[in-house]
Amino acid sequence: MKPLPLTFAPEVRTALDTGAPVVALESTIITHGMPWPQNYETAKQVEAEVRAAGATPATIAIMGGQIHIGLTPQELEKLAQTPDAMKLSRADLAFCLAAGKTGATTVAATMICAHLAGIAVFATGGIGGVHRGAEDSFDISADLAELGLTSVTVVAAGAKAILDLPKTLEVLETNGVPVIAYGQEELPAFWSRQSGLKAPLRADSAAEIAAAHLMRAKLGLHGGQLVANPIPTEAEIPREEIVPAIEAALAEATAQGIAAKEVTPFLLARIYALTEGRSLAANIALVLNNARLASAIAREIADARR
Ligand code: PSU
Repeated sequence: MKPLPLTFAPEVRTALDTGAPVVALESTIITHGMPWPQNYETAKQVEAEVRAAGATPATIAIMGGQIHIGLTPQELEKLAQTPDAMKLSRADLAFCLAAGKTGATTVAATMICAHLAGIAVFATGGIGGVHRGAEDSFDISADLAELGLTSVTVVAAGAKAILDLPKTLEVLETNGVPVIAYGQEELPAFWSRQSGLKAPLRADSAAEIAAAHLMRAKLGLHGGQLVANPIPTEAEIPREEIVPAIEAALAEATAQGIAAKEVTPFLLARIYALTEGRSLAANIALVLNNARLASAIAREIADARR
């Protein structure tokens, strides 16, 4: 067997070899989720936040036929200026690697790569889910199936509010994914703390989430946990403000026939314009908040394994 096409940043290799906490970070949020230069600034800030919280960041992307587990500042900057990088999920990860193309990893692909690298915890903004109108379009993000398959704990601010959240919860339940709201009963809805839906599970500490992660491994249960961490109060956009922007963006997407992989980036960009940049400020705040919680969970898991 040839070795896996994994290239580790030196600090990530050292952390993994010594059992120190590592947090995986995705790259689609950089190439397709935010505009330049905020995407690059945010990616650097998220890494700094993980370091400040006592863990090592590992931003994951595909370049030159290798899965990069941790990027140099130069690689990160280059990727942030490659908006036409492939947006990779389980379906196209191997194709991109084999072809030597540049690819950004979604939640699904980042989970696969993190697991191959031996990283247990991953922080992102919001996972993909069941799109509105999925009963006709069948548009359901591969993130949901991946959460049912790959044993990584994913910290997100819930699923993006552009989605059909009740159906997203149903599919997660079908796939056996624990959905754990952090510090509240309600499922958070990305830009807002409230969704009007009760989350299936609740945890009030990183230690509880780490213990559940380790218990799943003990039981031999494959698949991840979804931690739904509400956006900080001072950064949230209340539902009555964000909902009209979401509705308008969805109507434009339908009118323009936007489909498949283009839907999420299109909606995020339109909501950014419609909220005059407030949605991006909220998105940045929630990713940083998720990086902090993910680092605390990674530290608890590392301590328990020592
Ligand atoms: N979180 C963000 N912004 C993003 C994403 C997450 O704050 O753009 C990305 C993730 O990579 C996620 C993807 O996997 O959006 C969902 O895309 P889709 O709906 O096409 O599956």
